[in-house]
Amino acid sequence: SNQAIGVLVMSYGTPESMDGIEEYYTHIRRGNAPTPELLAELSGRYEAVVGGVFPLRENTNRQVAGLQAELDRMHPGRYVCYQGLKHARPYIEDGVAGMAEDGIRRAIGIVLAPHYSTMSVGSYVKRAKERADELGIEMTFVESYHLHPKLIEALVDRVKAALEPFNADEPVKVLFSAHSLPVKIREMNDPYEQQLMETSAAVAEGAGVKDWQFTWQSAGRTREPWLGPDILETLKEVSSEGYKQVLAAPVGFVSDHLEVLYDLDIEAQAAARSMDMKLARIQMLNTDPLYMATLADSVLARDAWNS
Ligand code: FEC
Repeated sequence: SNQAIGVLVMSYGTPESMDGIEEYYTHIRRGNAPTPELLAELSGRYEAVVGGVFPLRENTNRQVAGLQAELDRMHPGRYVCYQGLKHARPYIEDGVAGMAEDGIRRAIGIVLAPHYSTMSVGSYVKRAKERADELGIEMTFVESYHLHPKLIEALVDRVKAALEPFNADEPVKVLFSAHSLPVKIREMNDPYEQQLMETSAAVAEGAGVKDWQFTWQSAGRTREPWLGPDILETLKEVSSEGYKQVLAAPVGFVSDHLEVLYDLDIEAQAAARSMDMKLARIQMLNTDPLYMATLADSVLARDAWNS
């Protein structure tokens, strides 16, 4: 058998092309195909951003390669990374099967999302663990890394850089944001909200930002209630308070993808413009060396077989 430790790097996933949007959306909706209206609406969002290119795929590939390089630097030969996506190929189960085919017997899973929720990271972990159990792979997981000092440092750097172009004589409201989830997570004692508040407070402190608040974004199109307020509402509120300058800091995400490039850069941007506010956004982490080091450190800390 293979003595190396497998590292299953899990990410949300994105279609491979415009033709793949329906299959992807059906997977997100747990097997229920979207109506033609919903499908057209989602396709329209992808077209508005990428015109046929899906940046999340390339970014995830680069992040997996970046983590492999960092692990090789720290422990040559010990770790082999595999990719597993939540809603697209290669699926999480495909990644685990790939490890089994290579004879891997022990593995660590990590998600390219810093905050734990039963509905986000928890569901990635459940699927990976089920397949690993079936295939006889012993597996442990990194559950969150939302206060890792290198993650905070990377985000602080980005907030500082994005604040520079603003008019220093006028106030700037910093809005930290993350993907909304159904309100029912509160009944499950879910750590998601608290972890997001902790990341936001740590980044604000590191960047010397006093005027900030947390807001949600990208709530799903379902009938159940989602956590709010949404960033579109928050922008209105901030405008009514007289702010003319806003910085969006989507700390719940680590990559350029639809929820940032459409929901913030197109939708929220248009809303801000209509209220005569200047809205800027921090750069996403993508393969920032500090983020790659955060992931590598977190993997090493979960390596129970490292004596
Ligand atoms: O760029 C891309 O192609 C993918 C962008 C993308 C990311 C992302 C991250 C998260 N989601 C989370 C939760 C939910 C829940 C639902 C849901 C629905 C969608 C839909 C699209 C979509 N999500 Fe997503 N999400 C991305 C894209 N997401 C498209 C379907 C259309 C829509 O509602 O807008 C509701 C599904 C349900 O009914 O259960 C819940 C969470 C994250 C951040 C953590 C992570 O990355 O896992 C949480 C990126």
